[in-house]
Amino acid sequence: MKKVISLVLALMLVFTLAACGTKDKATTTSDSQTAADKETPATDTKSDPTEAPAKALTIGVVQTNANESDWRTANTKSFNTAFDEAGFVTKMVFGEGDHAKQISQAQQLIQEEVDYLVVLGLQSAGWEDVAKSAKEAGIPFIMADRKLDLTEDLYTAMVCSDFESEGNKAVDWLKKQALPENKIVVLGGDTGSSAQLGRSKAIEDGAKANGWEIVFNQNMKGWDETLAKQAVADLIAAGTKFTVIYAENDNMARGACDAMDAAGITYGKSGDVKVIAFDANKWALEKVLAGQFNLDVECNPLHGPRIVKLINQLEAGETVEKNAYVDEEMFDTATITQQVVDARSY
Ligand code: GZL
Repeated sequence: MKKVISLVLALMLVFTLAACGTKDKATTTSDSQTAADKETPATDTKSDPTEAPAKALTIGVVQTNANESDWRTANTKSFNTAFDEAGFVTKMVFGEGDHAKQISQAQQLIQEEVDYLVVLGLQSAGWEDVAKSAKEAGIPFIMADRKLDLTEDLYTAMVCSDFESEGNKAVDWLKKQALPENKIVVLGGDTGSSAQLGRSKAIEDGAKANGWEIVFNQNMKGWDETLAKQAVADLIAAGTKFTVIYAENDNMARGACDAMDAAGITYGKSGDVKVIAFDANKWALEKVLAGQFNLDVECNPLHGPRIVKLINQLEAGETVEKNAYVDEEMFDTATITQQVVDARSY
């Protein structure tokens, strides 16, 4: 009898140990779940009913300069506000006029494994290696504001302005003014940025096609208002005659007007010199309304919500538009109203 009891006890011990071993294997198997499996939570009755919140997306933003222009200030604010509202973590870096610095900043963000890389290039050229690094790291590369010289296989999407089209709007407007003579001062933006390249190409081609004279054509480092003011003051001091200011952003147009004020030169709606500006900041549209700027071509900086929508579409696995150009208009002192100015958000 004792032998029978010992045998039964031994068998019970063996089965108990076997059951423990099976459980351990089950745990090991669960540890080696595939990613897909992990998405379907285990039906373990002991699991915490409050799911851990999904990890917030981290967005790397390679911005040009912090205080480049009022446009840039509005642009940076648009990203920060929209990304905060979307629950994204923003890692924004500023090249501060240094293209090589932007490149190394972008590579650093890739090393930090951001979920998305949004690039606003100081220069259009020289982004291939960054784009290739991002692709190898599986990080979507999004161009914002300024199109970069990249083949379509090297970026995920683009949300930019068409700067040559902006410039062509100004050329068409100037043609319609039918001025007795067009002696044009071109105050260009940062050399090599797509904004400067596009706007300058438009006026240079337009002058050639219409027989207009460009009496000055220089790019102001950093789109700087003071540099623009000094350039126009020097032209006036040298006795250079001009009838049009073509300033590639509002800040430089204001600098040119300050120089003309100092020299007693009239400009704007009833002045001797016509003033063309780009960006359409609200304060600049007040100047259009007041007849100080003749024309302001919009360049919309509110890219934040556009990029949030794009990222959410990509996260949802949706197909997105590869090359999206921002719709933009222009404002003429002959037609603008206070209502139009009041409705502007930047
Ligand atoms: C245009 C943007 C330009 C603005 C300037 O999209 O890149 O840079 O026109 C800004 O005001 O500094």
